[in-house]
Amino acid sequence: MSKRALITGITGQDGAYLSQLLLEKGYEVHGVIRRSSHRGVEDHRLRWLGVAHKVKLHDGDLGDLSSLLRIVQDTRPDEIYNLAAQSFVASSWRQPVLTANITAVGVTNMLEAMRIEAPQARFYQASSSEMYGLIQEPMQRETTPFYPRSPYAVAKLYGHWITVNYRESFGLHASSGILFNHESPLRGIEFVTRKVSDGVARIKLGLAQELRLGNIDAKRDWGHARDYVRAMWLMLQQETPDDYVVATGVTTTVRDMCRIAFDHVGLDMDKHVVIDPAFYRPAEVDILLGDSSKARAKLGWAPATELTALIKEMVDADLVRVKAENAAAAKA
Ligand code: NDP
Ligand code: GDR
Repeated sequence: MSKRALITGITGQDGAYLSQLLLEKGYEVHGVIRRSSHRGVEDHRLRWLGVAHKVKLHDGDLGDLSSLLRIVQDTRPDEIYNLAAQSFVASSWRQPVLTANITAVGVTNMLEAMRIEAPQARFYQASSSEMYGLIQEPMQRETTPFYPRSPYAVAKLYGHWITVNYRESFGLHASSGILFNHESPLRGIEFVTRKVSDGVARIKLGLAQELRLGNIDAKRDWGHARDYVRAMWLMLQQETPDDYVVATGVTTTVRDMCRIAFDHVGLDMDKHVVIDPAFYRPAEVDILLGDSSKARAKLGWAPATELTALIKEMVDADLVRVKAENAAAAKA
């Protein structure tokens, strides 16, 4: 019999790639989808990967325990991947209470639904390198102290520890992946890599002149989402639940990432990038650099895509998309 997986955040970047991976492995894939005034467009990522018709979607919300209890009861999952969150760091200062309710307390809702309805299932929590914040060690690993720097990171830290606590209190098979930034053509447009790939495509096609960015001296350890969802799955295949850092071990400034994108289409970044303080954050995470030795040794995981290939893939995908959208708009 095929295994059943339940994914919260299935309409997000990671939810789409994880669905694709699990379907390839023969899983029956269920996802939680929240009601939205844009019904019908939320699953565009699932459609882009050609998997929308293969997953089963259930109405629910991470803030609503009763909906999660019902969905777990109906789907009886073997594995639960909790990817749903208010995931944009910059928004977390503007919506701190919502961020706490969903990104923090929402994790308890999902854990409670599992504890009550499917205690034998395995649980994955989407923890984040943002929890390291003001960094305490040059390379961050599972034992590095946390120092969150945004309402988002504080909420993720709660989600991380409540997952550890449910593992220790109730013996649940609950693991956390402390994932460093991972991107793809399906990345939300508000995140910096995708903002850059979209902006470069528009400038290349003559539809824009400038790209406005904030702190381009920030450094991130960027990988490909396709590689990172494989690590999530591997964690739940282990006999013992545990926490793992997932990262490439290479850090790059936003400036250099941006240059890769402009160079790829033969444009000079310095002629187009405008620094706009509106995109500065009240508190910044200056640098992240992950040490994923534990995941590499215990899970046999390694990233397959390096940054230049990732950024080129994103720019190429945005060139195709922007061109098509522009042609459609011209016809209308
Ligand atoms: P996205 O922002 O692309 O996706 C977030 C998902 O959460 C969407 O499906 C969204 O649904 C859903 N969601 C938001 N609020 C609720 C709610 N109240 N109830 C149910 N669903 C909700 O994130 P990613 O795919 O990039 O990331 C997946 C997870 O991993 C997130 O928890 C993120 O914080 C975490 N993470 C991500 C990293 C990265 O670099 N990508 C690194 C480390 C951690 P909708 O489509 O309706 O908006
Ligand atoms: P991050 O990703 O905050 O690391 O969180 P984001 O791409 O938003 O920012 C990365 C860095 O780029 C700087 N930056 C800008 N960022 C955005 N979004 N827009 C800009 O114009 C801009 N200019 C400079 C930021 O200041 C920052 O330093 C992501 C999310 O996916 C989280 O959910 C996840 O937990 C972490 O990665 C790991």
